[in-house]
Amino acid sequence: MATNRTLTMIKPDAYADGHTGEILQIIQRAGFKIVALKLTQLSAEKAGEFYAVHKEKPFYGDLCKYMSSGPIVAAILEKENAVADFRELIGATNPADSTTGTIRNLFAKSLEANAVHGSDSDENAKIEGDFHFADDEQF
Ligand code: 3AN
Repeated sequence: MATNRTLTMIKPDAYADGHTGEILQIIQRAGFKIVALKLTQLSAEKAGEFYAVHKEKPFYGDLCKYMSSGPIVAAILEKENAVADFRELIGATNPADSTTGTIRNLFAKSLEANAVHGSDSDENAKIEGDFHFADDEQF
């Protein structure tokens, strides 16, 4: 069932470089409502859990190290067709392939440090939203 929600993370580099405010502004101007928001930091173990789907990939170890290297901002976003529309707003995984004006095109440093995460399905949006916010009763 479509929930009209997606989960984003502003990744360590983008947060450390001070892009959080601008990224959230782009997200809100695109019509997404922020329904949950927090500054947090993943342990390497929790990052591994979040990206478990990539466990067999050669970049998994580096990805977990990178995603636990500093604070991130996690948010649940709400909008009709949230998952697909947000993927469009952030642009391609590899910033070299991303459309001009997308968040990754504006802020990503590399394929790994690509500024933001966006859920890839309604099912994963729910799983990832719970991953970050299940302890917060209202969500
Ligand atoms: P997306 O974040 O666009 O859904 P995924 O799920 O394929 O992309 O990859 C998850 C994360 O893993 C990416 N955001 C990126 O940081 C990293 N990643 C993906 N592919 C590679 C790769 N070939 N080399 C290094 N890091 C990668």
